[in-house]
Amino acid sequence: MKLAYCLSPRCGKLYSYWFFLFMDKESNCESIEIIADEISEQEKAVMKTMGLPSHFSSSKKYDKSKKKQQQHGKVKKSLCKYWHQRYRLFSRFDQGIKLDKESWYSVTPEMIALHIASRCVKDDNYRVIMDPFCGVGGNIIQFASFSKNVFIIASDIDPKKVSMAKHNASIYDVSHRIAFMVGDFFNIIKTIKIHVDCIFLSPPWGGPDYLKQDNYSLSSMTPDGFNIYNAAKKYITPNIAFLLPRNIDRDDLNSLLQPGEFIEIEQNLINDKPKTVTAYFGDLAKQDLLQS
Ligand code: MGP
Ligand code: SAH
Repeated sequence: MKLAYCLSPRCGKLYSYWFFLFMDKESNCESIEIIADEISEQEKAVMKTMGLPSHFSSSKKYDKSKKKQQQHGKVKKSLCKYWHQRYRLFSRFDQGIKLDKESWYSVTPEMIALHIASRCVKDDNYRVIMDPFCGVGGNIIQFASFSKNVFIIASDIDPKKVSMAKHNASIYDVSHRIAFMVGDFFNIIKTIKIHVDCIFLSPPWGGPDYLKQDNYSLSSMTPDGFNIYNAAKKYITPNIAFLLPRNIDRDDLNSLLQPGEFIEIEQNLINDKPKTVTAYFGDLAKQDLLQS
């Protein structure tokens, strides 16, 4: 008997996860040391957005030397790991990808974004996808790259991020298939008059501290995750892909369902390590295995 992918209120707490595993070239990234002379002007500019000095070294020497730490002042060591993972975030990083500080820790890694795109774009039929928390474009680039028959409505409350998303999409040659807008999610969704096939939700989780909670509640998000889900379903479509923290409270997800509705909860791993969870609703949830 196959395991069901779906969860409904009537099934009680029957969960199953669909794992996928990626290998990438940065599995040993902890050992990378950035040497000042090897850092280009572009890299220096990007590191500045992270609060890192351009002479930053990621070696253990950096951790041990208190003197150096004092010199570095407000450097946030925790952000260094995102720099190491830059090609995981954008494989074309070196072609001039732009990010701001929040985006360094929020952008969806390219392989996960590509996978989510494959789940949202099911066939060659023309498809409209909305990403109202587009950030600097990690997901919209993969949606647009996945099929020429996809059109994307992308928006974000932060005009600077929308501008960076447009720039980044042009590096991947897909900006012509994306309509960019600036605005608050709850306002934007009320202005959309065309049919949208599915909506992708990746709101802020409150920064890297989201992991301090054992079970991250949907209501810990700002805006509140319950309100985001309900508004997306009411104004746009019930076909929702919701990108969530890996410690998301499963009972919160369960509580979103009405009788007869299903959810598929997918854990997204890179190099065996859970990174994110994606919850699929409506016709994005795989229901075929539930009957077997
Ligand atoms: P992480 O836990 O900050 O990084 O985020 P990592 O590398 O797993 O940390 P480690 O020290 O445990 O190894 C993991 C992924 O979650 C990021 O790459 C982002 O894709 C996503 N993510 C993280 N945050 C804080 C957010 C957020 O606020 N919003 C969204 N949409 N995604 C986020
Ligand atoms: N998926 C994106 C990252 C999204 S991070 C990527 O891969 O690049 C979450 C984004 O939500 C941030 O860019 C933030 O500016 C935006 N945001 C926060 N509150 C919002 C709101 N009320 N309406 C729309 N966007 C909002």
